[in-house]
Amino acid sequence: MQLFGSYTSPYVRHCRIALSETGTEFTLTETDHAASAKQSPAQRVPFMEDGNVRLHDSASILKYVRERAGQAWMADVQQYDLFCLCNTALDATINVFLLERSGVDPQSNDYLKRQSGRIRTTVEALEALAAERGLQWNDGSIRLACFMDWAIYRQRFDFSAYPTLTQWLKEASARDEFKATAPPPQ
Ligand SMILES: N[C@@H](CCC(=O)N[C@@H](CS)C(=O)NCC(=O)O)C(=O)O
Repeated sequence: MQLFGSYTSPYVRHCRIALSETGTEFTLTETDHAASAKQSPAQRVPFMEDGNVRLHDSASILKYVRERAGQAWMADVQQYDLFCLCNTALDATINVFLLERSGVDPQSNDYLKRQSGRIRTTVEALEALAAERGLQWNDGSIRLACFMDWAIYRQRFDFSAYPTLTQWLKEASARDEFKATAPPPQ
C-alpha cells in the first residue's frame, strides 16, 4: 500500500497510526502541495493507492485500512460525531493557517472571523463532550489527539483552559504509535 502525504499533516498522521495498529505494510511517499495538485483531484494529502484502489481522503483511507484488517470503522454514532467535530475544528484551523501564510489577515473578512469563532466553539464543545462521556482510544478520539497536537505544533491554539482535552492529549502522547508519528521538530 502506498500512502502519499507529509510528516506534518494531522490527517496523514491518523492514517499512519491506523496502518501501524493494523500491521499493514505501507510506504509513505512525501508529497507537497505542487505534487498533490497534480496527483489528486482534491489537491490535498493524504491520498492512497493499493493495487487498483485509489482513495482521496483520510476518512475513506481509514475505513479501508480498518476494514481490510477486520476491524470496525465507526460502528458507534457518538464516535463518528466526535470524528466529524474534530474535522470541523481541524479544517477551519488549517484553512486559517494556510491563508495567514499566504498573507491574508484572518480578521479581514466576516467569513474568516467565522472560521476563528468556529474553532473556539468547537473546542469548547469537545471539552464538554469529553468531560461528560470520557474518551476511549478509537478513531474519533485519535482524530482529536491529532488535531490538538498539530494545533500546538503550529501554535494555532492554546488548550490550557481545557483540562479534559489536555489530559487526553497527555494520555495519547504516552502511546507508542502516537509518539512514533509525531511531526518533526521545526
Ligand atoms: N478532508 C481531508 C482534508 C485533508 C487536508 O486538508 N490536507 C491538508 C494537509 S494537512 C492539505 O493537503 N491542504 C492543502 C490545501 O488545502 O491546499 C482529509 O481528511 O484527508
